[in-house]
Amino acid sequence: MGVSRVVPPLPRDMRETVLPGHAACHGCPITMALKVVGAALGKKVILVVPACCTSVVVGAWPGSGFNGSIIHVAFASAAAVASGVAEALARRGINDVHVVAWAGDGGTADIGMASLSGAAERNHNMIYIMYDNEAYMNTGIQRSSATPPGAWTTTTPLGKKEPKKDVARIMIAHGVPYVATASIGYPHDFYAKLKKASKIKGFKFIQLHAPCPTGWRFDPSLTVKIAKLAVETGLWILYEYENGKITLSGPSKPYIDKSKRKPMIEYFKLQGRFKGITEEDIKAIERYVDEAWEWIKKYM
Ligand SMILES: Cc1ncc(C[n+]2csc(CCOP(=O)(O)OP(=O)(O)O)c2C)c(N)n1
Ligand code: SF4
Repeated sequence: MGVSRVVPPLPRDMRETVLPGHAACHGCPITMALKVVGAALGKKVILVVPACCTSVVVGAWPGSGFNGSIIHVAFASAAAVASGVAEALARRGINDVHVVAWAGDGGTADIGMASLSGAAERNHNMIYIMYDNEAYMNTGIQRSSATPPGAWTTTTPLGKKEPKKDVARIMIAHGVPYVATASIGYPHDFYAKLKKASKIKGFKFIQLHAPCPTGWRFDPSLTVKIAKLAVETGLWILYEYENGKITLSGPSKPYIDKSKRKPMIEYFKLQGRFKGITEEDIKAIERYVDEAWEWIKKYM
């Protein structure tokens, strides 16, 4: 009989962060993730959100599906606005409010990259969370630079050809105090990383893998299963970067050994977006994954 690992429950109050009646699709990873953010950081949070599904999920003033302070901003400017808020709080001597920039992969890897890079270089005191659903979902599933090769989107009807942009690695190159990857399939791991980030001063970046049933074409009941499969196949690697070193996170530890990883096809076959994936695409993804693991091993 195998040894079962006991995982403590997440705090009860996480359910209070996202209110009933929000406008997300069934199985949406955003609402799951925001509950973990609320549980980890408490009520003293200012969320800076650019145009994305989250703006729709939380709704328009005076109604809101999110129980907390939100500033909605123009698509490219989340990190710039969060910088201003963080500086204003610091000038007033307010040290107990967390400033969180919260944006999709389009708002981060593409159009928000310049303001993100600037805020990171200036080391403003904020947590930047990129929820990575690997496309522009809010405007109808267009490719982003974080879309993986082989994936169908409305602008890559034959499958994307270019590799996925590695934003976490780009942020590490900025020399910020803390960078982590996380997954909606592992909320305890995400919770622990948020807790750690909240205690570090300066710029913190977390890239959260967030499977989207609508855009990835899978049944809404499978969000967590698919998120876990991304980790179990070695495609999505959970780690933390601090002080020049990478630490592999618990859920990813077994998969440093390639023979322990599940076959990638297990992950692809559950998603309609990979219906047309070719052998060539799979080889390109395998090369990308091998290279990512080699890079991580170098900094461990
Ligand atoms: C300057 C600008 N260009 C385009 C848009 C239209 N727009 C709104 S949301 C969005 C897609 C957002 O994608 P992403 O950041 O990945 O978040 P998701 O929708 O997946 O949650 C786009 C293109 C805009 N609001 N502003
Ligand atoms: S399209 Fe995807 S990310 Fe957007 S609300 Fe629906 S499930 Fe959530």
